Amino acid sequence: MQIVAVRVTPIAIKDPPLLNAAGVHEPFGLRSIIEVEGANGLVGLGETYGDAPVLALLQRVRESLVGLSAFDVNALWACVVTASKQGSGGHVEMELAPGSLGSNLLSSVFSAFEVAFLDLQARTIGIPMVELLGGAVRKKVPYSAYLFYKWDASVDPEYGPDKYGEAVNPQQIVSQARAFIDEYGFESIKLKGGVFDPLEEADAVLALHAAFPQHQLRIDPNSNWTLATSIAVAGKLKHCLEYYEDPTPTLEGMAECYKATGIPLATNMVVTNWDELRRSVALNSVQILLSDHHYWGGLRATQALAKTCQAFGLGLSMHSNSHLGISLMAMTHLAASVQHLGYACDTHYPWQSDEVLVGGKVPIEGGCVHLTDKPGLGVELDQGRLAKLHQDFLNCRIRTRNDVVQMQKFRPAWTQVKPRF
Ligand code: GKR
Ligand code: MG
Repeated sequence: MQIVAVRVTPIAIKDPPLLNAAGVHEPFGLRSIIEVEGANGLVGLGETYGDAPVLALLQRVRESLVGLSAFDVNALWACVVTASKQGSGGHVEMELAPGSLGSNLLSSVFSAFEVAFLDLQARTIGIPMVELLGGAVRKKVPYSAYLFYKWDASVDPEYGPDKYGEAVNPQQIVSQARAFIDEYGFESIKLKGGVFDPLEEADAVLALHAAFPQHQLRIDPNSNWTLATSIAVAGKLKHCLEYYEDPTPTLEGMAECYKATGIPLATNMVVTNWDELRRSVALNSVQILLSDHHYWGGLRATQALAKTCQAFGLGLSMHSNSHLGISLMAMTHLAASVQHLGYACDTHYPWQSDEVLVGGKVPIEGGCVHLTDKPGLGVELDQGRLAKLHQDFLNCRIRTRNDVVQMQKFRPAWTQVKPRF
């Protein structure tokens, strides 16, 4: 199936004032939407980061893909490598968005097109993506309620209104969890930490445990705690954590933390590529890997990663950055094809009010996204919505994510410190 056209469209999607270790989310997140059109008139879809360096390489690769077969992903890889040698658009060292890191740029750009190639393959054959990936080991994929400390949207008129309001203490975090669970039926809860005093954040997890005793709980301070702080918090939470995500920086620090606490550690920060995985296995730094096809090199590479984790006795879950429904469906088809996935996946999706899909947002019911028998990813692009969000991108001042600078709008003395507590 020959490719006749490839389109890469940057978009800006509304984002609330969510707090994290680096600072606060900007009022818009950036994404790139990929369309790969075959000679049969069918179009494969992909979605990835929209930061300037990623976008620059996506655009450069795009030009070289016309004329390739949609089944030739090796040729796609060669095009990505060639385009990357023609110059760099720089890189973003935003540790909280691993797909934007310079070290992961090639695999991130390859992944975005690989998903679209595979989607076009599956649509051409007339089968769901999960079948192309080897078949469904589950027909629905569980996701976790991804809670954030946050400000009320009124903090700055640039943020659009959101229905969740402020969450800066344990009671408000429990209310946020209740709203998520009532609306989506999640059975696991993750709290994004690294924002307030770590013992207060531990109190929020204890409050969640008291309010939702049957739910699996996780906390993720994005490496913002020293080893000593991580051990102290572990002492308070040991009995109620499903896993402990990136409490402290570095592979060595995580290995020490595991030795001291015995709580399974998960990461999307110290292991984001194959080299780090090798070193992590040698040090026993992490016990659960949070995979993410957006920067691990696509759907098939992530399947290989799952096998590798299985071989080394590591658990597997899934990481997320802010994203729309094309990414959600790629994550869902992938997760449905991977036997070894043992945990509810992360997703930021409920925080996003914008969408580019026909019919609007993908439903999450009973905490799960359900697969259908529709071909490919099973979703269609709404060109009107895409055009609107592209216009939002053109109107918006943001070109690379920077939660530190955004925080400085509110707290001028704020700096990036790691670990802060
Ligand atoms: O969006 O603030 C955020 C998150 O902290 C995100 O950047 C992280 O990559 O979700 C992520 C995580 O699990 O670390
Ligand atoms: Mg994380």
